[in-house]
Amino acid sequence: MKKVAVIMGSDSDWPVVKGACQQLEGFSIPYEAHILSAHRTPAQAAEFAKNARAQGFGAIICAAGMAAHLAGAFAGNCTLPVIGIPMRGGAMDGLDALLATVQMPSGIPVATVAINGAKNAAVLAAQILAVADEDLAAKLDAARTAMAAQIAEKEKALQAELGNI
Ligand code: RP5
Repeated sequence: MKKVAVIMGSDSDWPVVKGACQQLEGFSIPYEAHILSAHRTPAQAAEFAKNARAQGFGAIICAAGMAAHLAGAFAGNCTLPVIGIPMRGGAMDGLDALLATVQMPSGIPVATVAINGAKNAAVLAAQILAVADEDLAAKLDAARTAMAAQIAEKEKALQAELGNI
């Protein structure tokens, strides 16, 4: 199976980014997590992106806050799908990172999830890999079924509390 690269601009991102890794583990998807910065380690970040496909990665998740160029820098240096997680923080509490991540120039896309949306980044990476992986697709289907069952239970509990059942 292809691996997922989980890249964060700083160790301060890790408490949130860990959620993406946990979700990947939940689907038994192999991954690597690294701290690489578009600004502090630009050469190493570019090197990683350029070699990522040859290293067996199938998707890249990039988490960064403030002037969040990390996902864009990765997208500019490889043709693997790149998923950006804008990180909460800074003067605008993540809105700046959201805009920096999502507003890519034509031809170099970054699939951007919500501010701090680590879990969705991992689910989207899984969906990308599942295009060519039936076992993983079945796990995604099972997760959706389990999610629906949880909602049904919560609906039942709500109706019970309201005295309707
Ligand atoms: C970004 O700046 C990082 O991704 C992080 O979200 C933010 C703050 O980094 P630190 O100053 O905490 O290292 O590059």
